[in-house]
Amino acid sequence: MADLNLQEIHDALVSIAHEAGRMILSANPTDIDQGTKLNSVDIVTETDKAVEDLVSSKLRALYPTFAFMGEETYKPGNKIGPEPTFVVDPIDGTTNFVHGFPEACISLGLAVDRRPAVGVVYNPYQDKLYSAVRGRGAFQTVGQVWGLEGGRGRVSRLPLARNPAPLAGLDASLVAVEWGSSRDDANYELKTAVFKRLAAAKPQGGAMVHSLRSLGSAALNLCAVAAGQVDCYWEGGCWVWDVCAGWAILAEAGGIMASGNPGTWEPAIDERKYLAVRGAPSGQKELVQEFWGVIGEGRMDYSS
Ligand code: LIP
Repeated sequence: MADLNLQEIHDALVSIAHEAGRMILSANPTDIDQGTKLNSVDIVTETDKAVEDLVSSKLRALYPTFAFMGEETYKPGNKIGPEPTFVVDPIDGTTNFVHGFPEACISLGLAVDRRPAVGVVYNPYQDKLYSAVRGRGAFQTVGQVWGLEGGRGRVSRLPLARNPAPLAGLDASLVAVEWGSSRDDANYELKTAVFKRLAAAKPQGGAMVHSLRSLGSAALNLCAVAAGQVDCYWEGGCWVWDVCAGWAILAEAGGIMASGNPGTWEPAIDERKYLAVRGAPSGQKELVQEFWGVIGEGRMDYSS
């Protein structure tokens, strides 16, 4: 990795993200050629495919020796290796995109040695870019394409709070979760039972979190945790392209990523079960332990 210019790669990804953002905005959400993969809520559109084509052709021209893994061209069995690999979700939050709900993004990551090294997540509806290079901090840039601040955009370091508060447990936390696209299996039963336990009052055996949120995009959930706007995010079933870029941003903002199943503090990049916790002067590991306690004996399984 020593000879990789991660900052230059980051800059190229930002410029591609802006171009992809223009494509996403120019697609008419009411006129989207919509198909499904797994079932009626696992949606893919022609725009997802067109954006991935654009991104992969640009990246292959710039970095022909790097590997590429994208949501729309993934084939079952494809594995991410140690070599530098671009990990791309052309539209994360496709359901939001087809409904015109303005929480969708392009998620562009670079993994090296199967660890996130660069992350660029861009929501074109809000002209909001989250980005990070390993070892150089994480940033939010608002309004660069719209021309704010002399064309540079309003840049803020992440987390947004200068002095993030300590984490004080689940009953003081805003928690992001996602429903996922499988709605008929043991994973769904476990997730919904955990949602209920997270929300329930203490006398009912619950954790009584402040509330639950679902942005509908793993990348944007991770960026909200990185920004410190959400305290933690739990999901099972999402894929490496949903998390690689957001994870790079989370880590540079002082957040941690544990497994979504109890017991593993350092999940694999493609483990598909994650628990992200925001940066804080104390309480990160305690929050993970408390969350794992709410999960109890159940385990999510995405091996098949
Ligand atoms: C989505 C994720 C979301 C998850 C959905 C889906 P897509 O990605 O970001 O968190 O719950 O099942 O995987 O399909 O919009 O790229």
